Amino acid sequence: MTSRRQFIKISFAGAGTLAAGGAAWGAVKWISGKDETGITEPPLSRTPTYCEVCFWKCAGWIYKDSDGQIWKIIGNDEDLNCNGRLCPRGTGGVGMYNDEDRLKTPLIRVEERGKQVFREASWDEAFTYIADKMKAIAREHGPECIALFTHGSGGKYFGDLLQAFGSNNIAAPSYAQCRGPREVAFMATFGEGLESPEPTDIRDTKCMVLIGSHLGENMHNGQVQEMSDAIDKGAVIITVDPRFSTAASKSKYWLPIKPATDLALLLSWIHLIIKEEYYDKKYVEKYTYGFRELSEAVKNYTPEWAYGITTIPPDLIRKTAKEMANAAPAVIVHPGRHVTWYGDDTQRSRAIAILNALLGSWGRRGGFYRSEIVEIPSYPHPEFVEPSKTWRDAFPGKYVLADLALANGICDATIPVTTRDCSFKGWIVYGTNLIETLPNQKNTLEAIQNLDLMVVIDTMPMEITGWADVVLPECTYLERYDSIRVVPHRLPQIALRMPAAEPKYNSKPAYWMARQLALKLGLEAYFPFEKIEDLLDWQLKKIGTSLDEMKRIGVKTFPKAYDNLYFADDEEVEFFTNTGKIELYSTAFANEGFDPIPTYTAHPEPPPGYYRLIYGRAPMHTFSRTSNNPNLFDLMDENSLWVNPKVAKEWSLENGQRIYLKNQDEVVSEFPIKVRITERIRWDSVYMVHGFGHAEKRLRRTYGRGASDTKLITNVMLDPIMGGTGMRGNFVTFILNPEEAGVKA
Ligand SMILES: Nc1nc2c(c(=O)[nH]1)N[C@H]1C(S)=C(S)[C@@H](COP(=O)(O)OP(=O)(O)OC[C@H]3O[C@@H](n4cnc5c(=O)[nH]c(N)nc54)[C@H](O)[C@@H]3O)O[C@H]1N2
Ligand SMILES: Nc1nc2c(c(=O)[nH]1)N[C@H]1C(S)=C(S)[C@@H](COP(=O)(O)OP(=O)(O)OC[C@H]3O[C@@H](n4cnc5c(=O)[nH]c(N)nc54)[C@H](O)[C@@H]3O)O[C@H]1N2
Ligand code: SF4
Ligand SMILES: [Mo]
Repeated sequence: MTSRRQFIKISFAGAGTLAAGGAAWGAVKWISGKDETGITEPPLSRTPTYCEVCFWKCAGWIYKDSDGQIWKIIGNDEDLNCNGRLCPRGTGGVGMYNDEDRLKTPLIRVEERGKQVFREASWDEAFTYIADKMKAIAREHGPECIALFTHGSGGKYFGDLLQAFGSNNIAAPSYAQCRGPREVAFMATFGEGLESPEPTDIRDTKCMVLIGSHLGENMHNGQVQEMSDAIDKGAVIITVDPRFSTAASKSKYWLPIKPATDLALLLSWIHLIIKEEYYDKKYVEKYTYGFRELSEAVKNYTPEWAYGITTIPPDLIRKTAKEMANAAPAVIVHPGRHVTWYGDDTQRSRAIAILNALLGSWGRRGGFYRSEIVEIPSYPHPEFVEPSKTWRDAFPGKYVLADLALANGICDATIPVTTRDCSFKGWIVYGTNLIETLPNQKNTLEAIQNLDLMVVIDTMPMEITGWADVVLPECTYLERYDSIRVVPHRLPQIALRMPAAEPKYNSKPAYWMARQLALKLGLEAYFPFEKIEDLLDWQLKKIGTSLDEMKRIGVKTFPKAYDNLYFADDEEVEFFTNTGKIELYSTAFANEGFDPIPTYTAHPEPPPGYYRLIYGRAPMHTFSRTSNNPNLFDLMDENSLWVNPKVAKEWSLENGQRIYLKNQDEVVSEFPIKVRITERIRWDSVYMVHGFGHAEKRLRRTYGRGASDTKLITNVMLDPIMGGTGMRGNFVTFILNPEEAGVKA
């Protein structure tokens, strides 16, 4: 069975040489005010959308001329996520529509003269192929052996389809590869998770602590805007990061911590805040549980103890604790977002939650506000069948506190083992490039080899499509309707996405695909609306608006159900924890046999000659999805490796030199990466932006540019509490001579 599936490059008839972005690139230049050609603005019409370039989902307007040509995308002034301003990526979203490398038609893997190739197929053929395979898997193994991986708006409809089929194994990489640990930690502490956007009241904060959260490069739009306003109003920013990030450059304090030791710093701050009686006594007494146990547990975590571990001087730890106390309760110890670092991530996030609780910032102005969300009714359909098994059955007694499915868990449970009677046999992959997204590529590929069916729904010929049995080309977000955007915020709001243009080539939207597949599977009762417009109109009318109104306004704000963004003085608040209190001591963790109060354990350090590989975001790109986007490629066309001058000197590295990287498991980067020598990184670490180093040649612009961090992340530090994949326990060394790496130069 192994190596049954070969990676195939998707080829297109008539694919020419690399072309520039075309007319719309001119349009983007024009809107950024850089046009020198004297073009005057033609009469423009506009349609509403919300952005799909990242998951912040800013609402905007797409402007078109009378020929239907898209000219620009700008933010919707009413939208709380963006306040009328899109980030560079959102503005460049039109490049997704214009990218000539897009997937153009359905493809099916076939054997031809002993070689695997894709052949172009009609939509009907593709659906028949998928439906037959799904039915065969259901017959032989049960429908639960099919899983959906999804990261994107249209995935919702494939989720509905899968549940109608009898499986609820639906996983997103935004959980166990991203924010899962902090959700579990905040749930255990405050009885609720943080969701997206996080209810951080940044605009009114007096002090914000960023623990490796690099806002400014991490372009979570509204948060970045609020942070800049808060700084203007004099807020103190404390940034803890081994790298002098953009946020660090705006901070009063930069704490260049030794990577992997943040928990020691957090415990020391907790120690000081209790010892110096900086904590909010009234709040702690009224709302929290376990203060006595916490005080006892942290009594030895002095700044001097933390110094030895973190390399942060004790007086700086003291000063910053005092800053937080001075600002409290208008203080935010930011929970971060991508928090799957070292495997103890739920406990580190717990320490962050506890600090916020002691400072009384949860439910307080300048701390965390109480968000509200609009409930959109589900459309009428028969009840979903209750599946007889789920992904959890593959991990008996483990990850009980995980409230969503684990993408890595499903991947692992696809590789057969004798101790498990059934493994996953079918994957539907919507809008996630699992090859670059899940750590340990070897494991992902092994899982894929064991599948009977893999369907990939994507807009681009990304790495994952090369391993599919069937590839379904989705049209971009600019060419389709999608579900109504509902996100929690200070005010309850919804936003509409509608097509600004006809789908290019033979691409189609997710709703249509999911419904056509449902028809083939005899599940049409679950998709009663032939057209998504009718479904959306039905839902919108149930909440007092309509598709027509939303087409006009794009964003609608609803009245608040509660009057207060913050806890009123002496308000009785019930928290959804076991004790009904904010749990400084977690009874839920204790019940599952985990430390009810975080404790510090040391992590492995790089061996001599190796450096810790850390990674993050570039302001003009989103993961691996935008590197081929013609507009954004022009802004940044490869990543570089940040190296400290001391290290560069030892290795005689020069700025701009291209080197290969080798990790602790002898895995070598596929492509070389350009060295950037800078004091802005500690000597024990190197840094690169995630999302480059594409190995798929059909991504003609970005192929081979820069290095992939994922390729080098072979050591996964699993979080025992919720199964998250810690990805920063990998060490790399430099290979200056490509022949040494066994790489063809
Ligand atoms: N090594 C490493 N791994 C990581 C991270 C990291 O920093 N480094 N970050 C982690 C985090 S925080 C997250 S949230 C995840 C993100 O993981 P992913 O969401 O998987 O990230 P992308 O690589 O952008 O993959 C998105 C895929 O969706 C496709 N796509 C884009 N728009 C559409 C659309 O409209 N429809 C469809 N059907 N497809 C579309 C893109 O072409 C691409 O193939 O990755 C995690 N994994
Ligand atoms: N432009 C852009 N913005 C994005 C995204 C994108 O793709 N592009 N993706 C979005 C998504 S889904 C997510 S989850 C977020 C992720 O963004 P964040 O949650 O803000 O950050 P991370 O990616 O975890 O962290 C990157 C930072 O952590 C630092 N770091 C590395 N190791 C350590 C350590 O041991 N301790 C400390 N204290 N710091 C360390 C790195 O130097 C880097 O500055 O970004 C979001 N925003
Ligand atoms: S933050 Fe930028 S990329 Fe993300 S949704 Fe908003 S405009 Fe789009
Ligand atoms: Mo994420």
